[in-house]
Amino acid sequence: MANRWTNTLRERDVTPEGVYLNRRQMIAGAAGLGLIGGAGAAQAQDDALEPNSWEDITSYNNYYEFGTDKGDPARYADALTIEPWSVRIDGMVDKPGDYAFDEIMAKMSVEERLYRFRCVEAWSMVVPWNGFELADLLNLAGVQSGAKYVAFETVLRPDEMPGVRYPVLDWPYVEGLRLDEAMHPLTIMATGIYGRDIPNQNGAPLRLIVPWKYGFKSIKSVVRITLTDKEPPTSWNKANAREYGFYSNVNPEVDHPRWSQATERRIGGGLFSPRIPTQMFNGYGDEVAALYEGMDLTQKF
Ligand SMILES: Nc1nc2c(c(=O)[nH]1)N[C@H]1C(S)=C(S)[C@@H](COP(=O)(O)O)O[C@H]1N2
Ligand SMILES: [Mo]
Repeated sequence: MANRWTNTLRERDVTPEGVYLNRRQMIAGAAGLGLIGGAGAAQAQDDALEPNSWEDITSYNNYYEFGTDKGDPARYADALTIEPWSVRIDGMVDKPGDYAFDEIMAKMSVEERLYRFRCVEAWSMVVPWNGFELADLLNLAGVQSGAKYVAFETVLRPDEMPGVRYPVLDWPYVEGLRLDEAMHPLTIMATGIYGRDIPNQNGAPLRLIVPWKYGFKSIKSVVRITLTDKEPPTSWNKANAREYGFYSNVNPEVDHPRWSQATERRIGGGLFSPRIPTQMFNGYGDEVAALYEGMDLTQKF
C-alpha cells in the first residue's frame, strides 16, 4: 500500500479546477480521497505544494521527439498513436513478455500523487499525477535475484515524431534506474494528470515519474522495461556525460557546468516572481536519502 507517502497529497488538491474524473483515472481520485488524513497529514510540509494549472502542465513541455521548443510537444504530439499500446518487460524477469496497457491498468491500483517536478534546466512545477507504483508492475513480471538495474525505452515512430529526424539525441530515448530506486514507493508510472488521461505531450499513455531526480530521468511513453545487472545507458548521459550523470538526483549543491542548481523558477509564477530555493532530493530527502548513504554525490551526480 502506498499511503506511507500521502504527505505528498492534500485533500484540496485532489480535484482542483473541477475536472471530471474519467473511468480510467476514477480509481485514482477515489484512492486519493481514501488516503487523506493518514499518517502523512501530520508530516510537516516544506512548501504549500500548490499544483500548477492544467494549462501550464500541458503546454510547457520537454519531449524532444516532437521538437525542442517548449510548445512543440503540445503542437505535434497528438499525432502519436497510443492505442493499442503495450510494454515489453524483459531481461531478468520470471515472466517476460508484451504487457498490454489495458491489462496493466486492470491489475494496478492508480492513485493521485502530488509531486514537485524539477527540470535540470532549473524550472519547476507541481503536478497532480495519477499513476501506480512501478514496483507493482515489476513484481507482476517477477524480478529475478540477479537484477540490479532497470532500463526504460520510449517508443520511436519517425512517422509520428517530427523531432527524431534531428540528431539532438540518440533515438530512441532511453533511461535507467538502480533497482532500489525503481522499487521505491515514490517511483510511479504516471497515467493521468488531474484525474484525466495523461496527454500525449506529457508522455501518454504511461511515463515514469521519479520526483527526487531531474525531470529528464522521467522518461515518457514507455514501450520497454528491461531488468539487467549492468548500469544501463541513458540518453542525456550519452549526449554529454560531463553535464548529465546516471543518478541525476536534484541537488542544489552540485551545479550544472553551465548554470547554478541552487534555485529554480516555478512555472506559472509570472515573469517577475522570485526564484525559489531548490531542495536536496527535490524535497524528498526524508524518503530517499538512505538510498545514497556513503555515496559521494558530487562524483555520482
Ligand atoms: N521520451 C522522452 N522523455 C522525456 C523527455 C524527452 O525529450 N523525451 N524529456 C524529459 C525532460 S528533460 C523533462 S523536464 C520531462 C518533462 O516532462 P513534462 O513535459 O511532462 O513536464 O520529461 C522528460 N522525459
Ligand atoms: Mo528536463
